Amino acid sequence: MSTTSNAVEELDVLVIGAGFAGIYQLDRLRSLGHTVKIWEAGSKLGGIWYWNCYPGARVDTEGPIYQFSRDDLWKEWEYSELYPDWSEVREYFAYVDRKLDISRDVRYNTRVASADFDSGRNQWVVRASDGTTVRCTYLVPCLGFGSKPYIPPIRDLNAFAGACHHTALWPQEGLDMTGKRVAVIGTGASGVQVTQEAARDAAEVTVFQRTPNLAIPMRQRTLTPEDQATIKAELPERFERRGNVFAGFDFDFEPRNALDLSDEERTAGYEKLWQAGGFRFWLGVFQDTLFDEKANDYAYSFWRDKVRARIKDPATAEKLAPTQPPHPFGVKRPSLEQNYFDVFNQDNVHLVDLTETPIESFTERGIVTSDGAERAFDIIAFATGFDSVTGGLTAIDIRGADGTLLRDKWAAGVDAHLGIATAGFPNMLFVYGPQSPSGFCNGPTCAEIQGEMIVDMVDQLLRAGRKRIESTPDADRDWTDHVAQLVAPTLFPKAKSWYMGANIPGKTVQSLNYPGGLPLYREKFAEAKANGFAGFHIA
Ligand code: N01
Repeated sequence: MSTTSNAVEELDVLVIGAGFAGIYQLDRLRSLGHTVKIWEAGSKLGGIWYWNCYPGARVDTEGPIYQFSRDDLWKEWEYSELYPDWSEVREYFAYVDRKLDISRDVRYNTRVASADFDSGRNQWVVRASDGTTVRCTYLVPCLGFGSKPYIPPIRDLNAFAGACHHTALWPQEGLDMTGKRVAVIGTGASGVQVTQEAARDAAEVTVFQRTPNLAIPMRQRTLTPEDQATIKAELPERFERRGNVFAGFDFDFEPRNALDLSDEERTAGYEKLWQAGGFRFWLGVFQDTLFDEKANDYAYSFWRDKVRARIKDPATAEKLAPTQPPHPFGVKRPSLEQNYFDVFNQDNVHLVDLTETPIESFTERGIVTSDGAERAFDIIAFATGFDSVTGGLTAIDIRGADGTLLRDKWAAGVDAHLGIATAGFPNMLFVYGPQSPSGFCNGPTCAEIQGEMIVDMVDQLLRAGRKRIESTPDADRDWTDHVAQLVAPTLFPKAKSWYMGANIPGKTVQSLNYPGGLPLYREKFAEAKANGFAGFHIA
């Protein structure tokens, strides 16, 4: 590391964010001999697992494949449950830190406020909100797809006198729900998990639902020593597989069409996936499910009948698992649930349908809905999601070579060559960026696979003494067109989801994740690389 005369630190690479992706960048680039640091807004490693410490926060990926695949890490690590909770994932990060000495190069409690490209020196000048400044040749934001929490603009939001927190900004010291009256707004993955926990601990729980979550069984279990031995024996093959399937898990869509099967065959197929649990009844279903409405209806009907059988009150059943699908199955992310549907049979759990009675305002005591009812609460949990994929990047004042702000450039929609770079913003390469596999990919898988693509580019450029890399506007546009063509024949555009940017009022609706799957993404990157990083201008 060197310093300029006015003592501004200079680095080869500044990484933003210390989750899986940032840790991978730091460790790899450092081991290749480059000067690299991470700036992290939180006070610990973990990224999303630092911020999302809400009650019930738990991984929806099987733990064994929710870790780095390096031999020197996985061989000595065991999660205690098949789907570990946030605190155990944090323990994993602490373990990684002990093994790889990551924290030595992390500046914690440091939120990046701005980044300006200095064309004269081909460097980024990055400033933290505390005024600290660094200069770096490459800027690698590793912000995750969910780093910008979204709270809807509700009238008198600040009037509420109780505790009110977004799930992704939950107090680090926790919040005891025992005996409390709890409101949960939102029924995505976060809302489902908080609700399960609150139903057990709180006096009363009221769930404010706009769209039902087509949640599927987690089938959680504590892992026995025998399980751990089997996992260890199988892990190398599972790690290998996760790089070669659509979503970075260790299973893929069933290579048969639901439409080609008899009722018995189809039902038998669904039942097997249902019993196996996890995302299999989503990312392992018949391959036409996310493309064909009729095939999708079959999956929805199976799901609906399974769920309704668990809910005693028919009116509640109709709201949680409607006769007609609220949207095609699987084009909004289904949660993994443990007892989510069962808790609505408890006397202390209530459901408010926001399509009938939207929230009007907050009051000092609680929440008023459009029918005039005021419900009193001690705790309100906003489980209302994120300005996903782009929100973390556009929240920072990132100014490109001609001073344009990234948020202005993307105001009418993102374009990003290979999902890692955008024209006018040289030497900035983002992991989990827009139109990369991002939210469609198991995090650690992409941290390694997409992460290695970026490590390789940065390493080659630094070694070759190249000063500047920038995607071309044509390449950005071609990639955006490619993504649009891939998503068009799918059912994804038929739901208002964060996958499409449709959860944020006014945001451009487009596929924010790469809908071609990880293997095709890898092919596209390999093609570009084989052609001297085609689509990039290198100086
Ligand atoms: O957010 P979401 P999330 N009024 O956007 C509702 C990952 N994740 O934090 O569906 C009322 O899914 C909104 O309603 P609707 C995972 O990838 C993973 O739950 O838009 N309600 C919806 O119900 C996930 O997909 C894990 O009609 C409003 C909810 O808020 C992603 O993060 C755990 C509203 C938002 O759901 C995001 O999940 C948690 C309004 N104005 C998260 N605005 C695990 O792996 C929004 N809503 C376990």
